[in-house]
Amino acid sequence: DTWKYAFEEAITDVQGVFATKFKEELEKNTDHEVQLYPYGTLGESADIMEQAQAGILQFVDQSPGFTGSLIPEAQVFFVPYLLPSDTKELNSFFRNSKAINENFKDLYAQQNLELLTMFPEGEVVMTTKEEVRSPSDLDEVKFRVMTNPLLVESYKAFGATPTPLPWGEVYGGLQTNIIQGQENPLFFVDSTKMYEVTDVITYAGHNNFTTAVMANKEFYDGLSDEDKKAIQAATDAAFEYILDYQKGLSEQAIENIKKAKPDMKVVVLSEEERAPFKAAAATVEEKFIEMTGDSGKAILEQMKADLKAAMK
Ligand code: 6CS
Repeated sequence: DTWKYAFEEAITDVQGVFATKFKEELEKNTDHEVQLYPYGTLGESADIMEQAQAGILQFVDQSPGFTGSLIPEAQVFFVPYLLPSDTKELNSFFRNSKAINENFKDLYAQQNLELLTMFPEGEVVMTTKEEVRSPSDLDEVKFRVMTNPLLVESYKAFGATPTPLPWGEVYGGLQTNIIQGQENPLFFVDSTKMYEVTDVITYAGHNNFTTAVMANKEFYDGLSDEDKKAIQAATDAAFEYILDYQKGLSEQAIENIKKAKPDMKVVVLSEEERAPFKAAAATVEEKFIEMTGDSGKAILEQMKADLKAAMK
């Protein structure tokens, strides 16, 4: 039989490379076939999630940036400066996190989804039309964010006018000046040519892009133990593969961008310049607790404990 797996990026992007490895592993070890559906083949992120919940798709990769309305707690990944910028610590967090492997597993299960894994996709940078050195530079800037209420709060706290949009509207929105900024990891800024429609890249160090891979839960629960084990093994193999694959990826992407557009301005904010953005994080954390109550509080605490353990 054939299992369908949809994701939010092109086949050569990080989610696509993960999915390709998952498919290879699963097909090597079982009789099942996996058919991959990159971004654009079945609709936007919200569409593929609906299809996965309905069982039309067996697997889906949806980033927490789009899961906020379904699972409000998933917005925790948008508390700025929560995740470490050190790759080793970051990877260790994703590898061992109880918040992910226990708390989030339960929350996704309540939505008929078997959470298989979460993994990072790289440091997020802002791309804008004008230079951003401080929150006041974001005043009046319509800044596109994924459709996630906490990300909206985050960019409000950063001084911008947040504009939640599905991915498909971002390039055109920047081109026609309906929006003047967006954030994404560098590989994606490169592969989707965001640099063509913005002029400045700003490293504020405020986040790393997190994504999540899941299976339809009824489908998963109905599988033999052997198949479940094969899926877990393929997930683990793809997880380690994608962490390794990303070594040097952001550096390569920025080189590609500079080559494609030599006058692209690249600004790395100093510690001093980051301070007001970091100060905004406390407000965003409060908003997160307001939005999610005890359940969110528990997740945040577990995440902080996991992060502490990962930094040892
Ligand atoms: O910004 C977005 O909407 C997209 N960014 C990434 C890195 N992956 C998928 C997502 O749709």
